[in-house]
Amino acid sequence: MDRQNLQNRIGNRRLLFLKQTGSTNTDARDWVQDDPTIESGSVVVADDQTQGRGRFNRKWETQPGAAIAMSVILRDRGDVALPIVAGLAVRDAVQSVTEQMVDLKWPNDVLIDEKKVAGILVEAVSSPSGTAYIVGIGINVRNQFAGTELESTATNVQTYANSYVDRESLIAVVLSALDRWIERDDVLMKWESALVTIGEYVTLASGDETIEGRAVDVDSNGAIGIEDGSGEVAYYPAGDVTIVKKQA
Ligand code: BT5
Repeated sequence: MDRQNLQNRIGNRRLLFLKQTGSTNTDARDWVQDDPTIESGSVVVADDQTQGRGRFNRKWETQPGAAIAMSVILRDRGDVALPIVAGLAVRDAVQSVTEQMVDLKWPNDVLIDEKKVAGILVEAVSSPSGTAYIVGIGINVRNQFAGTELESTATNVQTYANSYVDRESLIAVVLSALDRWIERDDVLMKWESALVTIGEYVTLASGDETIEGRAVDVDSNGAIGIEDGSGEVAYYPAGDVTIVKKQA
């Protein structure tokens, strides 16, 4: 990836471009703490990320030159849930390069053909100028998973694209999709209807608990509502959902 080419694509937005780094979310956090005046929308991009982080301290795997690892610094608007905005924006951006349906699985896994192509990790950072949010986005562009433990659950965008997926262009599309979604006031409704999870029988692993039931809706904070057969719906703010395949 070329820094100047990327800068040209994303206009005059502030960019911290790194050939190689541990985690762009960590770099973005350090950037905010070192320079509290940093504008909302500034972005860290790495050509190679070696210590990518997922939710709950899990690892996010990337291969040099094959993936997008980016972290966008956003100031809170108070009324929009950034993980929700980010999910919709990344879904739209990936959809722009493929005719294959791109899905969102609660909370914000981006899937093609039931396999994960992108993941999102939003973290809050307090700085002297108020709370900033780091929206970390990892997209598998040409990563190969054959022979790895992710083989059956992960895929890449290039496999489903009609033409060569240029990482710099896709980053620019993600950024403009984020700008667009953050201005909208119907994100919760759009997100709920985009989630393939709703209406399905699921198991939810949340902390030490495993809950089984039908995912019925999300509440205004994005927590998932699961009806476990008793008629009661309980809401869970975080966890991992697996859709249970119904027997034919
Ligand atoms: C996520 O976590 O999906 C959030 C991933 C966020 C990564 C970005 S890259 C830029 C920024 N800098 C960072 O350090 N992080 C962000 P989670 O839902 O917890 O999913 C993690 C799980 O997905 C792992 O435990 C693996 O099972 C699986 N996984 C790891 N790497 C993957 C990949 N490249 N593609 C698909 N699945 C993967």
